[in-house]
Amino acid sequence: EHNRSIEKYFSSIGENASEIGRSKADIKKDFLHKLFYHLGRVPALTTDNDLYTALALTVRDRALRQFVRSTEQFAEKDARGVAYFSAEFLPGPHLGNNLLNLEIMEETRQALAELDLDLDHILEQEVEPGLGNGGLGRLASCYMNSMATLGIPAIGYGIRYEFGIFKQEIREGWQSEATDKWLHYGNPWEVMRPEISYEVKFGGRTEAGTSKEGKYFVEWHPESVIKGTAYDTPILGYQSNGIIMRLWKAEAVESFDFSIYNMGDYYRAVEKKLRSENITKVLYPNDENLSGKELRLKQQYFFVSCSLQDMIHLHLLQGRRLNEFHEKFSVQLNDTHPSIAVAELMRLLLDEHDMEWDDAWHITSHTFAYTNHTLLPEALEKWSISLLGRILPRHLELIYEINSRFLEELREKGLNGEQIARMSLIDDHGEQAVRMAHLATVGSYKVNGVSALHSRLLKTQVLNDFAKLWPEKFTNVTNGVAHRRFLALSNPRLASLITEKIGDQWLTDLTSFRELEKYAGDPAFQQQWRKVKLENKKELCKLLAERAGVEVDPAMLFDVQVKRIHEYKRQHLKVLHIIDLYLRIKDGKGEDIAASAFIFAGKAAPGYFMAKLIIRLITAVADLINNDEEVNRKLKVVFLPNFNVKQAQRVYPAADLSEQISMAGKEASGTGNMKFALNGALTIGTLDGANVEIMEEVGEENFFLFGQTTEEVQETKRKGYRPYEFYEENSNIRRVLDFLVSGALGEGDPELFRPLFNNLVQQDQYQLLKDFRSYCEKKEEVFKLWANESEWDRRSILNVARMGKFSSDRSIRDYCENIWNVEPVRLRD
Ligand code: CRA
Repeated sequence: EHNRSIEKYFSSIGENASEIGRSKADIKKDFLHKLFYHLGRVPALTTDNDLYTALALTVRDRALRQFVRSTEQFAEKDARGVAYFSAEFLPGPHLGNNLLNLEIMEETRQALAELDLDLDHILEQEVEPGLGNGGLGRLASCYMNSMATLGIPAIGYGIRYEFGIFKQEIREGWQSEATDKWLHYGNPWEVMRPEISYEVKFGGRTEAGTSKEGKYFVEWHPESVIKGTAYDTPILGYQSNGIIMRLWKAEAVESFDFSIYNMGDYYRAVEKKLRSENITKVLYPNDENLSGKELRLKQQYFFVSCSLQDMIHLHLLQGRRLNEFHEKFSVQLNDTHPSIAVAELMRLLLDEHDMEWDDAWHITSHTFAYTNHTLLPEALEKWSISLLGRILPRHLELIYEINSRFLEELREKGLNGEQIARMSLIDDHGEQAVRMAHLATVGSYKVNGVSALHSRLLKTQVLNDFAKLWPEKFTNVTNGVAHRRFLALSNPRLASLITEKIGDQWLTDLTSFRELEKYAGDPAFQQQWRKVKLENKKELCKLLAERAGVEVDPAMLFDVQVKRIHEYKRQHLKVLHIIDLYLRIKDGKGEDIAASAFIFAGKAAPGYFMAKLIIRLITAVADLINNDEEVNRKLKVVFLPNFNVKQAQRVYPAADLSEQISMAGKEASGTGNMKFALNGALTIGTLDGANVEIMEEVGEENFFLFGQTTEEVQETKRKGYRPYEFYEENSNIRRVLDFLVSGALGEGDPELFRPLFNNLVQQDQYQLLKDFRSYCEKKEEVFKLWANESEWDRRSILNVARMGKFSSDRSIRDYCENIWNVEPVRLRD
């Protein structure tokens, strides 16, 4: 039932610009309105957080307007929609990005200035939602911005963690973790939807039966039921469109737990309520390592079930039949974290909507598409049969059934027992477990990797059997980044320099950066370019002094590695090189070394000992070098604590050199590599992940390539890699490694870094020692080039000019064409 008057008003939003204006005067009026009537503040008691909240609410109104307008137009067009299922989103601060996308940054700045307020100071107040670990979550958020910009009818589904990724502090050189209370001061961006909620069942048992009509059915008698409630956050595209990120929060189902009225049970019920809410309490802080924890499985199932129920509800509400569900929706699975969705959609169709198996399977296997983000064995999710059977008994039955039909198909195709065992959804080695990547692959119509190299390795190694069976199922979509956030917003100096030269069409078409190429050799332009970088570096210096207590000279070469700390990413390779330089300077042989600031940032998973020890090593080397008068004019080392999106936005614009030095074959794509190059840093890197494509685009001559290729890495391993030989035969390596255990670092305890030393000389799984010489040689080249300012700048300009491919707009177009079969909707404003 429609309320005609409301409808009329609705369609006037937009036509009638005065409803929600963009002028300085409108923004000022609305801001004051929010401050006084929404927050109830008298001027004398207004805090910074009040100012931030009032401005956020002012902007949210405008964002919601865009969302409402877009939704109406999507509905008119009856377009196929995309649901992006992701256990993680890392949106970063919303306020600045929304001002940029609404194109009201300047108006807002002036409106506030008239009130003697400073926009930058207010922007600083925002606490970002850290609902992700790193690359994967940030990628999901870049894609949200691009989907909105391109007019894709899309929704992002995820989890509203009460505590996001932990806050990293450095205490006595070690990482320590504090809880992230991002909701502490409220969250002005979200809209709670108490009426959009679904029940999710857990545990218990199933019971099969036959209906009066003779139909076989299964009933699930759960042990507990939990309610999921939707919280919507508008995500804007550039210049008008809005989509939402719908995050689910877990709550108790009152009717279920509170039906018993006697006292004892009342308290039991309260306890149950608390337990229910636990599901969305906290994000698991593991990047590429599975925790195997029961609560994690519950989180995954919880958000997937709410999301699918929501989609079915919307679908039916629009008067459509379930048979055409897959024609109206494509669901992208962001890694295997949401892959239980395959079994859940089957369950909903079979058990709740009375569908037959073949129809249900047809719909399911034409709805999902799966993106794999890692080849690391320790990150490939598996759930033990006993855990899965206990938490999701019905799903385990369905997985068995899917598997038995799938294996039967393989037998009919003539595959042998060994092949069949390898492809089975069930892993029989040791404790029986479900291989979630196999479930996702079998249950999806497309599977993709995230860079050309990664997709190739996926097809030839990890999912080789599947790729041979269904070659047309496999495809690649190289990752991309939201260049509006990571350039236009975070590097305004460079953005306006570029716009002055080539106009601003790059905001919606990054390939137009090509036009910069012709200025690469222009000395005047180079000088402006250099000046921008220097100003950005000065700003970063302030942050480094404030947060890390280290004074850095902005004229130094800023050599930066920021990303999660992981052995495969080889932050310690960079550290070994720094120690080598230090020792050379101590020997009086450092003339050729460029004055460099080595900057690191990144979190280590709290249970990952080696990663934490690497942080300790960085802080120990920093202490040694920064306090040594003989070296500290030449070298500085900084560990910037608590790397997050907000910090990232200040780091990329100030980098001269980007370190992308993972062992080849291990980094699926990387996205930091793109953000650095987009901001004019040159890259030193291996042929890994998207580095390969970056080098292809910018030209080999503008990229510092080193190290073994994936094939060489595998060959080294096959031949029996003995890192000890490098230690014995290469005196440089020996000197550096011995230094680790000499007592010169840390609190003078030679044993502190023994585990790292032992690991490197005994196993060295990531072949640091093998690549060390090649890395050092490349660094010599870096230093040489640094001395030639104009040549450095020329290459920096060329790097930026050739980054067009790496906008997430391009990635989303690829998804639309190769996977979703979705047409962008041209939206009117
Ligand atoms: N850790 C990969 O390692 C990749 C991102 C996004 C990762 C990165 O190389 O850029 O995904 N993998 O595709 C991952 O999370 C579960 O696997 C990452 O962020």
